[in-house]
Amino acid sequence: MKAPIRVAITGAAGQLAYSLTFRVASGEVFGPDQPLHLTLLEIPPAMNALRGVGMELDDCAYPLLKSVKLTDKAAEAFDGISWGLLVGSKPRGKGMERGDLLRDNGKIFVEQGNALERAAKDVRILVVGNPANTNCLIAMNNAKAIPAERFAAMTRLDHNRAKGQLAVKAGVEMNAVTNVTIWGNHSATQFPDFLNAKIGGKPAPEVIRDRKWLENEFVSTVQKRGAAIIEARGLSSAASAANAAIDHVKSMLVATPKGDWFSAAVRSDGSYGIPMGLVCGFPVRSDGTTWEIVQGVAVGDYARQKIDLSVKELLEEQEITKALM
Ligand code: NAX
Repeated sequence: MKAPIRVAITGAAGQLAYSLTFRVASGEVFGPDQPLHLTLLEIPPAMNALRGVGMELDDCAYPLLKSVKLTDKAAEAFDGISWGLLVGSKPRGKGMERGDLLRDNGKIFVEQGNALERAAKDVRILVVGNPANTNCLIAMNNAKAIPAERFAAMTRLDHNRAKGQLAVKAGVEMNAVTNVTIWGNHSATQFPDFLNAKIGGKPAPEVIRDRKWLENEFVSTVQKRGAAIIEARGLSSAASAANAAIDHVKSMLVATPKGDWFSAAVRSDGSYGIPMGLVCGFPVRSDGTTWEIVQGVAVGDYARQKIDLSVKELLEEQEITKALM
């Protein structure tokens, strides 16, 4: 057995965490030989609901789960953690402007960035709570003592959605689809890149010879999948989002298969002409410890236009929240 690690999940009384927390506690994410201490962060009005989650965790009798701490204080939640899964955020209220949503959530991530910087040096962060890219940017800029490469925002759900759509259309197994990238923002402006995706090792457009479907239906289905699920279920896509968060962590912790990559929103180093410092969706590879943005992925005029549109939105979000960084 390894020494226990500490993992924090925020928004822990929410829907997404209701799926994520139990899978993390079971050992599915960090491995069957990795004990863990779990800290669950919520806001005061949700602490009672969080106590219910705590009771259910006890009732699972997970052998790897050494302790569970429930708290409404970020500094306590992040004390000595190796991983922070930042799921909690404020949803868009009725009639709320996008700018207000960005600023209100931004304040949460200023506080959490500061708390992370004080409480946890050797930490890796995944921001899931929306607007995820900009929340991540704000947390990162308020935790300068933590290397920026320790932060990422989640585009993995979009990645998995794109993979699923391509596999179903081509009539192949999920694993036959590789090299999917979600460029840009985790929003309806994202570009799910079908041009560089491969199906059975061949470029996706050579297997799915319906360019109209790829450019229109595929792109828009992936971009608007979250809304379609809310429309159908009356609730957001919590289970698949939790699953994607788990995929993200696992992909960061193991070496990426040769020739493939995965999608994550990470700090731009200027690659592909994306302004330095923005948290943007890129193709990423991991060696199990560190990650890199995959270089040399073809970006033609069509993709460029789509990526630029999403980057423009990210720059607008950065501008709206610049007082918080
Ligand atoms: P819920 O509204 O069910 O849960 C959010 C929880 O966060 C609530 O319990 C709330 O009390 C808590 N919270 C709010 N402020 C907090 C703070 N300062 N500290 C700690 N907790 C706080 O939403 P849920 O369906 O669980 O979704 C969680 C977040 O994930 C949302 O922002 C949602 O938009 C986002 N998503 C992001 C996805 C991605 O791919 N990046 C996909 C799925 C998901 O929609």
